[in-house]
Amino acid sequence: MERSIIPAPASVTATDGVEFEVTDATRIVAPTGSEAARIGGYLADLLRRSTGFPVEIGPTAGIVPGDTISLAVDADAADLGDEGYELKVDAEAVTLRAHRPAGLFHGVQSLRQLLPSRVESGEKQDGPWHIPGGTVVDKPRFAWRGAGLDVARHFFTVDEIKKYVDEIALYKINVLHLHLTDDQGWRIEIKKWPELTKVGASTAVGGGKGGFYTQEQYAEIVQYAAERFVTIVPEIDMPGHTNAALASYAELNCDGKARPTYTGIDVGFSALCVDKPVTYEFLDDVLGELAVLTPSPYLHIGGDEVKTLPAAEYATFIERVQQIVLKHGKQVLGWQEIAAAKLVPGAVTQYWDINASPAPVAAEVKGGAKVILSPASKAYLDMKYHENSKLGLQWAGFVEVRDAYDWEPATLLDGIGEDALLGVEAPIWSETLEDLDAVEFMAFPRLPAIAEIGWSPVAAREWESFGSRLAGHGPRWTAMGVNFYRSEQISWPE
Ligand code: NGO
Repeated sequence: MERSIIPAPASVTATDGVEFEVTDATRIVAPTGSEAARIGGYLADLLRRSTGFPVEIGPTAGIVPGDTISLAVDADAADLGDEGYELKVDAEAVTLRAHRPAGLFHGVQSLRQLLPSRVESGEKQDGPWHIPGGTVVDKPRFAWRGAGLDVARHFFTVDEIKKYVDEIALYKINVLHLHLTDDQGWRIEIKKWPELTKVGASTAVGGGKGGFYTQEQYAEIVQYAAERFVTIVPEIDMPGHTNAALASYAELNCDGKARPTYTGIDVGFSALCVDKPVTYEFLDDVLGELAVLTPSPYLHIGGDEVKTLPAAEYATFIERVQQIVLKHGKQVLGWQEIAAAKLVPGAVTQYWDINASPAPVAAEVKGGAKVILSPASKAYLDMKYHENSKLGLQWAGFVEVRDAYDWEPATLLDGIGEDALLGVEAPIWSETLEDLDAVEFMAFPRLPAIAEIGWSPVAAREWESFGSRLAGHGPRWTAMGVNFYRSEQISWPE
């Protein structure tokens, strides 16, 4: 059992010689109309596609022993927490129990990974369909296990985002942070500022055609992700990384002149005019419209790499914007640079820049602030794997699978220990990535490494074990149609 699941579960007890077989009589049992039944439906869809079996769902077990996969939310299972689950597999039945629906969903991901990899195929495959016997009791180490995607440098379609949500959910990732705006593109419709999507959305790195999500499409992404227990966290980067906005509206510039659109990959040259009242009216409208579309408690305000503003002006700007975020009922999240400002209670910083001192973030931690770790030399999935990688950047060095896996969040930075950590996140910046195929190549196999760091207890984490489990996921990705990098560090099956 323990030989296949990523992230490694907190506890696995295998029952040797026992297995459950999914057959044409297998039924999924869950109370009618419940969340458990909806999640059972998700499992049934997966099983039907590849097994070709009918896989009915109903409130009661079938009559043949050995034909039942049951899912239930159990009010007494509080020890499993919000996301944990217990999965029991014997010859007669598969029983999945959780305190909350999210736990059932995560348990289904483990169950998927216990089935042969051909279960991931979109077409009918030959059986048999065995699940090894035993018990998994599992819950996450960190509440925030994120993936980040930059849809600003290159645009990704709604369908591409949905496919990525499906892929990250398989690894119990529960946040997708969308970097919606940058110098090269503005990707979200803001009804009060329509030029943003007329002008700002029309470009992309390298001169491609750009694109944006209407608010309806964005809501569809949020909903699709929520059904998979993934929360969309939107980022509007500011005051820097704003050329697309500055090109769309002349009045946002201090000199009142619209900037030309930009399709290069330099950073740090743009900034909103922090002295003008219209800047804050603009941000109030943008964050206000976004807050309504956002079930997540957080709005990400970026705040990174502003090279054209004096430190005091930067800090004043961040302090003002925090109040706008609070006014719209959300909490503040920003890149580590915002720690230079006085942060409001509840604000979270996201560490990324390995070349900058973490001391300002550690100082905020002393005051009780929480941190998300995305150290670029380990968690940035847009870094090249090695010097001959065609895709990716290399400012933080090369990041092979083992580099992404072999680090420990609680001891990475002085003054930022376990208690300060909300979790980890693996961003993908898209300067060199034009479509989902390229994103997948960068994410797999490194995303599962970060997912394991975020979910598994330290005691369950070990490189040799991870490497051998990861090898078994190669055929799974092939069956799913997921592009991946065949790292030489892993002994992939032929
Ligand atoms: C930096 C920068 C991004 C780049 C990325 C490339 C942050 C937070 N700001 O990360 O604009 O796209 O590196 O790796």
